[in-house]
Amino acid sequence: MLTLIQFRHSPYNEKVRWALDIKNVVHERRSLLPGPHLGTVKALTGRTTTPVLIADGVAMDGSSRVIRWLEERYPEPKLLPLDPELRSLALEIERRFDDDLTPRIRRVVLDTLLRSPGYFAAVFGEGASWPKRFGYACVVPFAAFMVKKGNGITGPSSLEDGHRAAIEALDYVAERSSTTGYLAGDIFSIADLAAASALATIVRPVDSPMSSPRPVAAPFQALVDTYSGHAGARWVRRIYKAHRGASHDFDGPTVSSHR
Ligand SMILES: N[C@@H](CCC(=O)N[C@@H](CS)C(=O)NCC(=O)O)C(=O)O
Repeated sequence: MLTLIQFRHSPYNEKVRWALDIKNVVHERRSLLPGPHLGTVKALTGRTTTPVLIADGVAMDGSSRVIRWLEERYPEPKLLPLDPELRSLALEIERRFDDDLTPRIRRVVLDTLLRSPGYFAAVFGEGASWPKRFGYACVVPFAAFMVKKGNGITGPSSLEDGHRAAIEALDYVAERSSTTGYLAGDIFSIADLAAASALATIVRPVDSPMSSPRPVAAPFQALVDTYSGHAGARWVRRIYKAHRGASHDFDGPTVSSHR
């Protein structure tokens, strides 16, 4: 049995969940709260980032590495195009999101969520018991500086840069998909999966694992509204509708639990 150690709302975790779901891989999910996750994840990988996939007792992190491993073990449906040129284009797009655009966009998302500590706790603690969410909401204001430090939120210019990255990413997917509907060639690939997972943090497609718990806090709704009319946001919603095929509850094909 494979186990995915995840944060519920996260672009990199969503990437791996989506790959597992699309390949119909039987697995269980364990959701952790950011902050309290540190000890558990460090004991598994020696680092602190999620997602972590445990397979045959071996823990691996890094969403692209995990997806490459899944692609070898579970080749269908393919996430990497067969054509070598399209394959390297798809991988380059994945890298661009993973290494540049996603971490910059994440700053804006986290900073906005931190303005509503109760909502931050609701987003990351969805599925946890309410006492646990309540306790978490009480701690969030004190831990906010650590979240900011860990994610490069250093002041107004880092947030302006995050907004620039969001627009750059939305423009990019709108423009690249204008001919075929997809980012690398004319079929769904890792490029679409990585870009849509990253942009789902600001687009929040409904009926998906990345939709926002309700009621949505006003500052966060305002952020989502800023981008919702963009052609790139329409692309994200279309890709989710056509290719995500998982409900909001994160359960995936097997078991999900919050510990
Ligand atoms: N390059 C990594 C990035 C993963 C990452 O940044 N994960 C964040 C959640 S979006 C995380 O777990 N942060 C907590 C930490 O670094 O302690 C990947 O592709 O998996």
